[in-house]
Amino acid sequence: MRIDRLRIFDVGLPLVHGFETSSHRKTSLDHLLVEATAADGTVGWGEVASPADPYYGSETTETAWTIAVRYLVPAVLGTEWETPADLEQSWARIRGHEFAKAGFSIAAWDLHSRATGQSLAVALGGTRTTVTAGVSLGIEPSIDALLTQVERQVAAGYGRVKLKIAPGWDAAPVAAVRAAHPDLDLHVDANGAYPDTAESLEVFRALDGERLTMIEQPFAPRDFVAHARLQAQLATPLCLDESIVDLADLGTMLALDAGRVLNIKVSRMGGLTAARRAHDVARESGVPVWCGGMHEFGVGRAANVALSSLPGFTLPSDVSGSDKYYARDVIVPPVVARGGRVPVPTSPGLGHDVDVDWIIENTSRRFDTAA
Ligand code: OSB
Ligand code: MG
Repeated sequence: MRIDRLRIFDVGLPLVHGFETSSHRKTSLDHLLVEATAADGTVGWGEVASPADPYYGSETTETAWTIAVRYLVPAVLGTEWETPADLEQSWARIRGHEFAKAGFSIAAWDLHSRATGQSLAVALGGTRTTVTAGVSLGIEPSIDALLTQVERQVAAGYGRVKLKIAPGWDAAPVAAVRAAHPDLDLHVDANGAYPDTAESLEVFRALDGERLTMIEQPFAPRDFVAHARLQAQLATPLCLDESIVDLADLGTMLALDAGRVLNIKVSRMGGLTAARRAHDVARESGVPVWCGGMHEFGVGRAANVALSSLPGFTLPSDVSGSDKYYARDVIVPPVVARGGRVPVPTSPGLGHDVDVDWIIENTSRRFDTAA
């Protein structure tokens, strides 16, 4: 296989409901969509789901654009490859920039699975025909507003809800949601917002009594030791997200018992090959995994659905239906969840058509090059 043409679209879409985390609030998203055309005319799509600002990780839409245009495109264009892992070798010497790499990795996997006539899920080794989806809810202006959001998603059929927490928005809203929904599969995500202090420990002890499935990323990404110390004092499993960028990080988490659940994000790990490897290692180690989201448009969302069909993804993934985020998605049909479950497509590649007209209509800048 050889990619002879690459187009990159910088696409902005408004969110149907604003989303606030411990670091900031957003009402629209700007992701890069990568279209890779092979020598035989087969087309694959990928998505760079980097946030616009460097608050989740160090990347931004702008850095991803620069790395894509200056380094990834020249590495990929005209290179001969058999498997996506081969192609990924062409950019292996670029350090970091996992979100940018992930967009090209997804496009390579889409191309590869289309060329072999397989669904992306089957090409990755997926075994499920449907995946369980959860929703992630941001920080709301009041506990009442949060309860309304939870109610809406439970009514839409979702059985797992994750709540964003931050210092000052933690034990009280979580207790209110738990009281209103005693049997809900509930978990919290701090996005690393807590300092490693006695005061924080009090908050986590309170949350430990709320029957949460997990507490996600309480401390700063690189502080494995703080996570290990906290895990030893809680019954609730800790889940690591931002901390785990490569397999060495996963090794550290396992060696220190710094977390007992893994959130695998395709973007954070630099693509589908790395995400699958993390799944394999976690599975061998008995660590349950789920697929985290970055509010992906349909291309990245479909890749997350395919990945979530692997056998180790035993917890609900952040693959809620497109309609939770976007009034009109960039794929047709959009990702649809019914009763909290999303069917895994069986047609080749990502299993959805890409709505190029809608992409172009929402594109602020574009890059186009041929070998
Ligand atoms: O930590 O999972 C996170 C969105 C932006 C940055 C970080 C996170 C999130 C989400 C998205 O929670 C959930 C989704 O895509 O459904
Ligand atoms: Mg998270």
